[in-house]
Amino acid sequence: MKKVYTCFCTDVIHEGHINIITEARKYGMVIVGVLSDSAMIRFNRFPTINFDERVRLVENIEGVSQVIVQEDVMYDKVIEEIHPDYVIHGDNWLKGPMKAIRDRVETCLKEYGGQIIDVEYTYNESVRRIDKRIEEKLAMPEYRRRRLGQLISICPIVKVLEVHSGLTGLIAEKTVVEHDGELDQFDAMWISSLCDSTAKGKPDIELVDMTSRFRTINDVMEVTTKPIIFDGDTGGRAEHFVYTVRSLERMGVSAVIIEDKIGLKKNSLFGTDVEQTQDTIDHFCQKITVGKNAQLTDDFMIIARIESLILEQGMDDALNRARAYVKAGVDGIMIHSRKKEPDEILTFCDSFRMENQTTPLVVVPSSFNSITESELSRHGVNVVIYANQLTRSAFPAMQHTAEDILRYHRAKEVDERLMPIKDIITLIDEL
Ligand code: SPV
Ligand code: MG
Repeated sequence: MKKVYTCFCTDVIHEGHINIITEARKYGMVIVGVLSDSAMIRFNRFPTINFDERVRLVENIEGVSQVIVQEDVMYDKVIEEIHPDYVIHGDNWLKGPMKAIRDRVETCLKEYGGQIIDVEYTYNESVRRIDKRIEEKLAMPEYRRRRLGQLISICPIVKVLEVHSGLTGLIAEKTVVEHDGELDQFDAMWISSLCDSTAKGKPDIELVDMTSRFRTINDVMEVTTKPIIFDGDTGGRAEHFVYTVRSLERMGVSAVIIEDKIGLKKNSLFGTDVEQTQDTIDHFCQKITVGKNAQLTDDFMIIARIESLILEQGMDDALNRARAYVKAGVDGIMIHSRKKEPDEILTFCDSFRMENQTTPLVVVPSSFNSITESELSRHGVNVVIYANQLTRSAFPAMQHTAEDILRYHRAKEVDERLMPIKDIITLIDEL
């Protein structure tokens, strides 16, 4: 009997999947691969049920002869192992980033005469509603909040993009890219104090108050499902920080990062060019402790950001502080640097990892931007934050447009580099 293979990366079986199985059965025995969690988050969205439950869902479909695990987005390994005569899939993989998967399957099957069967993709009102429900579940505070911790345990490195509005949130949520035969997307979002302030035309000195910053979070949350890390600046007074923790936790934010500075905070990328004061270890540890005592769930994370390298206090000071903050109960350490080269960051990470293998490490490679995610991961980094790149790309583009309209006394000259009107009015899906 011929073998027909299909791969499911779904939390719910709907008529589209049943249609694929029905078609597949016409060609032979049906083997279904269930995509692993780590592959699913690169390709699709975070699963709302665990892997074993997903396997059980598929096992219960009539007509499925065998269920196997598919570890990677690409089918290469599975095809090599089971040599299916056919691979069947919805025809939605004929375009967009998924086409890379189809192309690769075609190449693998060609080697021994296997064939692809494209069946018409089912996307009707009932499937759309099911899809929407899963999305809404992922956006609920209790699901979203714990997802950062889950991602840290699944991914070699969690990739976080700065967002400061609903629109930038949508970019972080929806951008999927195929490169070198791999699909990739961001895992989480960073609400940067620098970019949140800049979007409001204000300096990054803790001037934008928490109410306003929470509104930014809400704008982002309304249109996204991915987890959020909030830049909490210094955390302010301990008496205020407890309220911040409670509010963030209630909203479904996964983590707050607070930096060990005190007094008037300036952006770290100024370094020692401006006056900035580092907090004492004891005082900052007290803030961590009151924050940890204030939270009500186990999921919420308070991450301590060490400014010793920024303020040129040396590696020993940075490592001492890391030890103390971990002892005070933080859930992660962020180490920052404004050096062009990543050397001091890597020295810190290596030394920290020699004595601590479990506390998550976070870095923000704005200055030392030549380092790749896999290099950071090899040095024990768990989370990489691209902290300001969306803002920095949008600003010059908008300024250039404004200047050219003034220059030419009309908008014709700028039009070619703009998004077509038809695209902007259909950019946002209606409910
Ligand atoms: C931010 O994005 O606001 C940060 C990171 O705090 S940095 O600007 O590099 O200090
Ligand atoms: Mg900041």
